Amino acid sequence: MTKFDHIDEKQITRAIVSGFTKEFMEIIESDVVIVGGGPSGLVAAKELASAGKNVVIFEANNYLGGGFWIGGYLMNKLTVRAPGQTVLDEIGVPYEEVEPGLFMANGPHACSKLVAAACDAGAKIINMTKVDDVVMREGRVAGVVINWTPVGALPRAITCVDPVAVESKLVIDATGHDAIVVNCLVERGLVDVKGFGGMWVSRSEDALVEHTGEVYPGLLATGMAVATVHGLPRMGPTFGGMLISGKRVAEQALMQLESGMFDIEPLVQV
Ligand code: 48H
Repeated sequence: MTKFDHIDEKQITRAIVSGFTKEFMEIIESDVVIVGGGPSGLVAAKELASAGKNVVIFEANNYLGGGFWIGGYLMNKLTVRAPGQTVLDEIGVPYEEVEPGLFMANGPHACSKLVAAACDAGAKIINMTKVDDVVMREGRVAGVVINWTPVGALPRAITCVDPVAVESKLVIDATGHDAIVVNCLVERGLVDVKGFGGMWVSRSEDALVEHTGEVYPGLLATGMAVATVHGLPRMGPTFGGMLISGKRVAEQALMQLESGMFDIEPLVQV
């Protein structure tokens, strides 16, 4: 018969509270905050963490993966157009070539492998946490303002729960269609957003990858948020653009992080 070790309630509670606190202390100041744990955010997190950067994903949901669990129309077959399958190869997702240049994988298999790849690379994940504003410093985005997701669902009379903020050298908006972080700057008249265009698969993904990158000093966008910001056509239920956009934003973030621009210590203000 299996016999479990004797561990009581207080030890379990202590483990959770101290483990969470220790990890949270490490992400209060990071290299890169990624907002949203869909396919583009997860690829970006995996790439940046593999390059040795201190990366945290804030995800509003309990689960990561965004739209990557389901292909389209509630059917869990994901499609990618070449060269998107190269990212599936890297993380060990099996797929079939349906016709030349069009590949199909199982959503749950691909999504769970991608989540695991980001975690294995060392990205920190804080879920059930919603980003609802940015930290601004000297004309740059310098972090994000966060609150527990359930706070937003509290009755109106008890919603005065202030958020907290974390600082980072760079923030990546990977929140999908709504481009939530970029919209924090739109509300202040700092950035213009066009809204994504109608579906046109063959035009969408090249344009998305091309436009992936900086939106404002300190803020980059990846994935569907890029289509929203730049008014690019949507691509519907095909994900190669999300995966390659995640790679591209990571390359651009790495270039900034390694350019020396963050080496100067900020002036101490008295
Ligand atoms: C924390 C947040 C917040 C917030 C949202 O939608 P996603 O899957 O995003 P992408 O861009 O990686 O992938 C888009 C793809 O799934 C898709 O929808 C496609 C290809 N559509 C094409 C078309 O034509 O429609 O994931 C975004 C993630 C989700 O997990 C959200 O819960 C999360 O971001 N999120 N996390 N704070 N304020 N807002």
